[in-house]
Amino acid sequence: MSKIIITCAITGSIHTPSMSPYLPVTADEITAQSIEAAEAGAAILHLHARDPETGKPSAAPEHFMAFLPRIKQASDAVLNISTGGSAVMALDERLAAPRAAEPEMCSLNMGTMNFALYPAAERIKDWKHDWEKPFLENSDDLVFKNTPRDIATILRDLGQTRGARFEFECYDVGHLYMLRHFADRGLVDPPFFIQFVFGVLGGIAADPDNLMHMKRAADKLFGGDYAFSVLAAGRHQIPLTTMAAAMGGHVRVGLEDSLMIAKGKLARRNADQVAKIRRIVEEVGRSPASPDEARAMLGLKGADRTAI
Ligand code: KMH
Ligand code: ZN
Repeated sequence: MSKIIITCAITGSIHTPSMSPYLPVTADEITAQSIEAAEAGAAILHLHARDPETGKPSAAPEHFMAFLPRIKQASDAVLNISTGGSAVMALDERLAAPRAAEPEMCSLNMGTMNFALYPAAERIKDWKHDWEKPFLENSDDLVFKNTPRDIATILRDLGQTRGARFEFECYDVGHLYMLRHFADRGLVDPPFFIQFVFGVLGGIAADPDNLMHMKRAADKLFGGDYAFSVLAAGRHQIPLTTMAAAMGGHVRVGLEDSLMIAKGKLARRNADQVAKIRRIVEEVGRSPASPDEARAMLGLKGADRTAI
């Protein structure tokens, strides 16, 4: 089977500092954990930023630029910047850093949805920062806005104008049809790199039947024009990515999506999750793609054509 692309999502905007002392927050922590993850076998690094003082998700270009050049200088991994930011951010805020950095790859969320984080709040006893509890609890009335107009803006601003290609985040079958719609409009070119996202409360649940369902729908809609990757939240991360690897797909791990390395055990580093999934995928006969192999498979523009 083809080489397998391992993506590592270093810090994200879902988890908060009180959930794990190992969640990268500062530019130093994000830089160090990104380099380690690439050395462990991640070909793509999916990156969000945080306020270094409070750990709060940040869209500020200066927070991204405090680590992007350092990672680029120390690793040839593909830098994939989030356009999702955090569901509480307006679109222009979410796009400020990717517009400035002009990365090879960005995430692109294929539909407006609920993004319910509040169940996590019940499990936290001591809060490090006063923003965390309301951030999580207010997600019961939070809409993660990704209208067709928002999607078209991102495709034009970052894709057509700045040469980025996309990790299309599909949280349900309907999002696959939305991607098909944009392909029919000529706003996206194959090969499509589709991230099947499982286990977010508001998207499709993480179970093998749903992975087969997403795969069947994607096969019908995109035929040979796509490659799928799988990310699954929390305890579902390793089982679903293992299944994806056995199916010929690609995988995404990282503390953005799960804080654990095993049942009841916090991951101390992103690289530990990368090393774990790498051992598993090699056992099922796959070998990790290098960053340049990932670039060739996905048609990326090259690290020398970014503004990082
Ligand atoms: N946090 C993941 C479930 C993005 O950054 O644009 C999806 C994600 C979205 O990574
Ligand atoms: Zn993300």
